[in-house]
Amino acid sequence: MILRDAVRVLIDNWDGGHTVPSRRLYPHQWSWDSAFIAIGNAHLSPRRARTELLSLFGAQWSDGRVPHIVFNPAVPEGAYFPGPEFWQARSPSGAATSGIVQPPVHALAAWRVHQAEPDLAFLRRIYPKLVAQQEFLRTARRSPEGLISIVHPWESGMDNSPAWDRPLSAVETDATGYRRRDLTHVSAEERPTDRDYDRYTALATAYRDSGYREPGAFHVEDPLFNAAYGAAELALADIAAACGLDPEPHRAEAAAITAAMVEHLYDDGIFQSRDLRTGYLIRSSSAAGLVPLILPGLPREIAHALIGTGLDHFGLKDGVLPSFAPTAPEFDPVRYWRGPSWINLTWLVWQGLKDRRSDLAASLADNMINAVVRSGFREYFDPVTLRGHGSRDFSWSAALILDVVA
Ligand code: 9YW
Repeated sequence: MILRDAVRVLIDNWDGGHTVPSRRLYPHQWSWDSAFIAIGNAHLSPRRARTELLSLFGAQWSDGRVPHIVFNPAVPEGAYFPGPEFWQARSPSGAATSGIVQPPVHALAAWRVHQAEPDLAFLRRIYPKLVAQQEFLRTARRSPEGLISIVHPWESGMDNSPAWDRPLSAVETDATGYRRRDLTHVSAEERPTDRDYDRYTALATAYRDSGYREPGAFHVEDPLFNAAYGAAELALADIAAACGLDPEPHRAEAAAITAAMVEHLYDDGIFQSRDLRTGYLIRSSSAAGLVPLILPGLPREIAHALIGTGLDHFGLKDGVLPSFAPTAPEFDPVRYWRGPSWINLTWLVWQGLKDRRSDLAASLADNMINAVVRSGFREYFDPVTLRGHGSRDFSWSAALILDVVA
């Protein structure tokens, strides 16, 4: 029954060359959504999964960046804010895009799609694009400590995480006359505040006005983003080997980023973000800090400590992973990335537990399934009641459940 519904969501949200995250709330193509969707579609239609990834990389910029949104010209202007008229950016292929990026989970997705249905022609076509995506991050976003930075909360994928409250408080705004469209579809208490949006808009405007080059008032190293970058190098090693190329440079890069994360972002049982404006860690209870479990090269005692934190503060054994620890004062069970459980975040930690604690991985899998049986393929869930929130028929919730039950 849930499988049939998951397939229906993915079919209904397919737009010919890509899948929209949600018909009404997010009517264009989103970068990391497409990667998660491809992981699910690998079980349903590997051909569609390949098309999904190739269409996204069709809008890659010449500097290698993969924009976080590729706009569909057929969608009426004003259906989503901020739209193409705000970003004013085009890829060499002519697609209207945003100019920021999202966590690079795409190499992992490409490798999963190949594993589901081996296709060397696809791998050879996408490999140089995936390498260029990483190369952009190394060139434009690498700090002297060897970590990759993000310049906007939207780049973290976890827009209003309490981890961003402090760095965002330094952002000056001049609340200009924009109109939010998200509140037409989802109630205000489940979304970021207007104050957050003023800051998101100000940051994106400044980055745009620098030609999408200069980090502005928000400049941080995020553990989820860096873990995704490291996992991408490991997937690229597998892809390179399958293509008859040398995997070693990718393995070395994965080892280097893992070591840099351990040295600079790990603190007392969890990985934290670091604010490059101050040089200090931003101590918070964001579940992003558990995602480095996806790196197999993580020292055993650190993995062990992360699992301990997951059990003590995130209820790892009893439910779906909350995006922010319920034991922390900022926790809010319904407001977007400030507490609700998301299937993609839970899926990432599930990946990281499979080979370390199969018992905990199995209970996370059961609980992801319980959440969608109880509430459908919602965008996020109250981690305690499993009540659904945000948009309905959300693509990555459906796609990743297909992967969990496969
Ligand atoms: C927005 C599409 C995107 C996700 C992000 C999520 C949200 C867009 O939706 O951002 O308008 O708030 O935070 O991770 O890719 O699903």
